[in-house]
Amino acid sequence: MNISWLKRGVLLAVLAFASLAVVACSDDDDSASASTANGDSHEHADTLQTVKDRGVLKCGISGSLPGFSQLEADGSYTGFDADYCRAVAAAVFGDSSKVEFVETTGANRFETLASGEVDVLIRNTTWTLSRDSDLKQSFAAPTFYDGQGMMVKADSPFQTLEDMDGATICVNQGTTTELNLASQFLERGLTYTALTFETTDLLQEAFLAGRCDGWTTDKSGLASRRGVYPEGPDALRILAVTMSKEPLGPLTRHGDDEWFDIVAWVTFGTFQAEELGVSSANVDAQIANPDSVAVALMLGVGYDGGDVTDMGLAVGPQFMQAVLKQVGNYGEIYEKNITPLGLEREGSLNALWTNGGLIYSPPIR
Ligand SMILES: N[C@@H](CCC(=O)N[C@@H](CS)C(=O)NCC(=O)O)C(=O)O
Repeated sequence: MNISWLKRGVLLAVLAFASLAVVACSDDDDSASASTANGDSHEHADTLQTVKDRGVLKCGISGSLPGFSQLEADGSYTGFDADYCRAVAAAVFGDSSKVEFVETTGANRFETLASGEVDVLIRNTTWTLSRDSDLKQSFAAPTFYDGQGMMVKADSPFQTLEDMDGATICVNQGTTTELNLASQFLERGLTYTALTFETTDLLQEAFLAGRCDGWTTDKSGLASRRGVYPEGPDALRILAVTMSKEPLGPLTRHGDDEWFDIVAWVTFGTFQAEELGVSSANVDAQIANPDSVAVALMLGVGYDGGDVTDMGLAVGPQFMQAVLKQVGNYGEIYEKNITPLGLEREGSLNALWTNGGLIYSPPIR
C-alpha cells in the first residue's frame, strides 16, 4: 500500500475516533428537549431572562490555569477568562461581581454549556468548525489567538518534534490538542504514545513522575503552568514549534441569538474601547464629555448635546459603562492577567489591528 494512503487512513481513523470521543463527551441526554429541524436546542432560548431571574451569571471556566482562570486561596477567581465572565455580568447587571464561576474540564465543558448548567463558557476554548456545527455552539469572538506548543524537561535532549519520535506525550482529554498531536506527528512520519488526562493537575502529576516525555497544550497554557511548576519554571523548556491555530474565546449555545449578541458585543466592546483610548481610568470623564462620536456610541451617551443612540442590544445602550468602570478594556484585561505569564502582546496576533495584530471590533453603531 502506498505510504501516503496508509498515513491518510491512519489519520482519518485517529480523527474519527477522537471526534467520536468529543461528541460523546458533549452529547447531552436532553434528547427530549425541543429542537428545530437543524437540531438547535430551544430549551434555553431566553438565556438573558434566565440570568436576570437568577440574579447571577453562571460562567464556565477552567479554574486551574493561572492567568486565565484560577481559584485563589480566598475562594475568588482571577484571570483573563474570569474577567470576561465579569464583563458579561457587568453588562447584564451593572455589577461585575454577579458571577457564579463553574469549573469545567476539557472533556465536560461543552455538555456543561449545552445542558444549561452554565450560561456562557469562557475557558481557553478553541473555535473550530465541528464545535460550531456538531456541538452546536456559537463562538463570540476570539479574545486570545494561540497555537499549540510542546513542553519538555529542560534537561531532556528534545529540541524539535523530530527529536521526539517514539516519545510518550501527555495531553488533556476532549481537546483540539489531542487531534493536532495526532495529525502533526503523522504528517512528520513520527510515532508517539499519548497519555490523556481529564485535568491538567493529573497531567502534571504524571509528567512529574516521569511518565511522559512531552506535555502538549496551547502555548498560553504551557506558559501558565510552567510558571507554577513544582520544580520551578527553569526545570521546563517550551519548544519553538507551533503546531496549530488556537483562537480562544467565549461561546454560547446555538438557538439564542439575543444572548449570543450580548456576549459578542461585550467582547467587541472591550476591543473597541482600547482602540478608542477609553479605559477604567477615564471612562467617567468620557461619559460626561465623549471625545468622539464613536466613543459616545460605545458608551451610550449623546455627543455634543445630541441624543443617545439605542442600537437595540437587549442590555441597553449603556452596557459598556459598567464593563469599563469595573473590569476595563482589552488592553487592561490583558496587561493585568496575561503579561505576568511572560506572553508579550506587542508584535503578537493579540495586538490591536491598528498595531498589526488581530484584535478588531466591527463598528459599534
Ligand atoms: N484550546 C484547547 C485546549 C483546552 C484545554 O483543555 N486546555 C488545558 C490546558 S491549557 C486546560 O484548560 N487545563 C486546565 C484544567 O485542567 O482545567 C481546546 O479548546 O480544546
